[in-house]
Amino acid sequence: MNETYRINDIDRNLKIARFNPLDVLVIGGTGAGKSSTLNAMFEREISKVGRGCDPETMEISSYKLNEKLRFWDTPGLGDSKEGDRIYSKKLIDMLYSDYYLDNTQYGLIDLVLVIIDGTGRDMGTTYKLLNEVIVPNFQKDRILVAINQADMAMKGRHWDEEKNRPDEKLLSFLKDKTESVVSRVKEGTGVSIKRPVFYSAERGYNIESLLDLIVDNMPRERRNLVA
Ligand SMILES: Nc1nc2c(ncn2[C@@H]2O[C@H](COP(=O)(O)OP(=O)(O)OP(=O)(O)O)[C@@H](O)[C@H]2O)c(=O)[nH]1
Ligand SMILES: [Mg+2]
Repeated sequence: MNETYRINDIDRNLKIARFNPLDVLVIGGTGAGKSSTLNAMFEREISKVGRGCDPETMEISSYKLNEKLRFWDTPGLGDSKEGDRIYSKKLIDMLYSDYYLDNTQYGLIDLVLVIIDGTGRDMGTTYKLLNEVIVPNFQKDRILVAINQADMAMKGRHWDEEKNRPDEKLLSFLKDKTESVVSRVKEGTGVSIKRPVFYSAERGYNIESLLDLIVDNMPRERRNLVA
């Protein structure tokens, strides 16, 4: 059950900063699988997944996995210039959402989770999101990256259907990919990220690693709004 997964660890980490809950903004290109990722984590359909050609998620919506973790699903960039402009603004507004505690102002979003579509090599939309939306408006050390669609990373080859996991060839490809993403994000944006995890939202593969990434990298302090 993902709802209770490592709940004691989460609780311990949360107590340090008294988050209630920890707010994670999930971003990425359109079709990367942000909504699918939330459905996989929640183990039920909470957010509509795109089935056609058009981008699916239009608004930012929040979903609580439990009392400790809240995820914000967002529209993806990369569909149209006009869409990118509108959605970038919505995301930036979200990064400046605030609340007050003991007369101190804090940012609502504690962590940004960037979902990368693992089926291709194109990092353009990810760079754009980081360079134009996130980095100028959010603390760099609160950015996590995860690679989705691990099942399709080699165009569907080397996925072991029976065991529902990558075979050795795909596994080593995915491991290389995590390293390549680290260095490419560094080159393209200047941000040093933690080593990403890979998973498949559609197949329910490695979802726990994705949760581990979040739990192991939870910020220990509330977030000050950057000026
Ligand atoms: N094979 C495979 N397909 C996936 C995976 N994750 C998502 N998809 C498919 O990718 C498409 C887009 O998924 P969504 O979850 O709607 O993507 P999104 O990032 O929320 O897209 P927008 O809301 O348009 O920004 C759907 O057809 C999903 O079924 C995955 O892990 N493997
Ligand atoms: Mg979506």
